Amino acid sequence: MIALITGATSGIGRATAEAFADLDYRLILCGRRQDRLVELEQELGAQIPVITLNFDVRIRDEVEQAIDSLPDDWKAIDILVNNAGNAHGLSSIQNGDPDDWDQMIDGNVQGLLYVSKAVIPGMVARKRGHIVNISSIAGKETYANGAVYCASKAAVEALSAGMRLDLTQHGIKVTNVAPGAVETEFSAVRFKGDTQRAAKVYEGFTPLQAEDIADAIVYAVSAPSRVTIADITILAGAQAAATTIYRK
Ligand code: NDP
Ligand code: 8X3
Repeated sequence: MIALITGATSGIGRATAEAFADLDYRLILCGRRQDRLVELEQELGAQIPVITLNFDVRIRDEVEQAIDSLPDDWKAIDILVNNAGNAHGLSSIQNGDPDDWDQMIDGNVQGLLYVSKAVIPGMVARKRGHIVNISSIAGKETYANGAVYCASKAAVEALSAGMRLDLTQHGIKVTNVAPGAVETEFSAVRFKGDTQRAAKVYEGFTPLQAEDIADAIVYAVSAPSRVTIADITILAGAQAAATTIYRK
């Protein structure tokens, strides 16, 4: 099996790469931080064949060129994990920064589309494939100060459903994964490097770990061919809804 994971340099994407390596998948690992890609290639490359691709999912030409550059024996991608994405800022709509909005809409929505567009035609031709889109509980519920991030993830929910409608007839499965609060670099990115503020997000309860989401992805992609895992929502043990978290 060949799997391509976007956002493999950190958090959920990295944990998924490690879990897939344990399944002996060949891995195409993507991200922008070259030092992390090199590290991944060294670590996981000792276990399974790894290729890394450095591109920004928001830039269509970069996406197309990177995926086009794959050697022929790596082009038959079986699994695409559309994971790259982030929140930028936590602001009311009236105080929101349009640069943050651009990053979220371009990264979480356009980026997912560009990567999918580069991979899906091959899957259709081969009549097989599995696409895993990483959405969020924020795609199912909108919370105050999160309108644009929530909208970007609501778009992922719609794209997962739409892709499944269009692609099932071509032998391609689509799984939507909607995590709750996962302790990764997510909040540090959202708060622009303010790690103290980021740490507060996970105070007083035990948040999900990236490995928990990777486990669910492995479950979805390992299911027998007669089974499509369409949608998985995973909340932290102390979490009842996006912003309802019981803290000690
Ligand atoms: P991290 O910040 O740890 O990881 C984000 C990853 O996305 C990094 O590998 C980053 O790589 C990559 N990325 C971000 N923007 C771009 C871009 N423009 N081009 C290419 N790669 C990009 O966060 P998580 O692991 O938590 O996030 C992964 C996904 O999970 C995201 O889609 C997020 O929205 C979603 N999610 C996270 C939750 C959480 O609580 N943590 C909950 C629900 C969903 P690099 O910087 O090297 O490019
Ligand atoms: C990340 C989870 O609740 O911070 O998607 O939006 S949340």
